[in-house]
Amino acid sequence: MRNITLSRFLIEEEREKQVICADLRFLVEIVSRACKAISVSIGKGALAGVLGSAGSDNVQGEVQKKLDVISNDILLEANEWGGHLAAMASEEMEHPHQIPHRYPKGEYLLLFDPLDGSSNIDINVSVGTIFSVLRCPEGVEPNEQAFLQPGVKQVCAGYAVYGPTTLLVLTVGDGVHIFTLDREMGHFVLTQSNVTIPADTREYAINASNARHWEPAVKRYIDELQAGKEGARGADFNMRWVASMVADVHRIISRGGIFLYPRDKRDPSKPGKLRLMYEANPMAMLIEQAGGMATDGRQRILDIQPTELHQRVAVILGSKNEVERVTSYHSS
Ligand code: AHM
Ligand code: MG
Repeated sequence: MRNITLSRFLIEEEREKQVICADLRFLVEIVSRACKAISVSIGKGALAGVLGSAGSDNVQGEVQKKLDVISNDILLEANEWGGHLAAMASEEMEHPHQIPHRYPKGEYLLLFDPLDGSSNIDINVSVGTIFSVLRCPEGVEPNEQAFLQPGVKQVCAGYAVYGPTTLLVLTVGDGVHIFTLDREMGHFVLTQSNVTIPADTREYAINASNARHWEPAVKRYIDELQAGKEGARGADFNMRWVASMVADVHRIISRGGIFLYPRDKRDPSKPGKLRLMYEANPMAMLIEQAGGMATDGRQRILDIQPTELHQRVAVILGSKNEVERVTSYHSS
């Protein structure tokens, strides 16, 4: 592959393909710069004193890690001054973050989970940043209401995964492209273009410790997979669960698979664990752009009309034929 940096890729998407405008190009550049800074902090770990709890809870009542707070601050600061955003929303903040008056405002809304995979932060396992970009409706104040748009309205989505290498996986609605951080040069380089997910897979990801709480459709589906060659599917399936959505989704983007964080019966007010606006929607856009499928068991994730910024949703995504099958079990 030619040595195409993220900057060059974005310029070509703008100039030759005209799929993005200058403001969106700038936005992606800024987010990618923030991801580099987060990657540096994570890379220093204990040497920089960034591991451990921050001693606070976020809006969802979850304990914040120091790196959750650091990553959130990095993203906010990087994106405030450029004039490309109307407002931002984050897993770590109850309400949207407004652009300070001293800076110009732009037309985009940026949503993010600054550091996904909380339980893996302190144990040197891959974590990541997930982001989603929407347009602020014209003439509308960028308050919480402005963010409540279904995932089909996303103009861009992506994630960075901080693993053995730092990757940026991106879509602007023109396929899925993977960039690898060249740490010496300090920039992202295109290493895989137009990624596609195979429609069939023999690999699944689910937190099986929740099995007793699952709905019958998911229980039936997983039972069939676990029955292997001798069961209804007539084939053996393998299981992987990193417990960082970015890492589990990245495996699926790389070689196929199905990921489930289904609705369970514990708390009817929480349909699933993952958040719609800054976890499920951007991942669903990427998965669909790569030829996969994403549903909540009942409907396409990207069609869900959100009612709350931090709303939770069941997530089933990945290789098309498997997602279709388990989704059909929900209606039968
Ligand atoms: P977080 O945003 O607080 O990190 O929670 C989301 C994470 C996902 O990355 C992952 O898929 C899931 O929670 C793991 O959940 P569990 O600990 O139940 O296995
Ligand atoms: Mg998360």
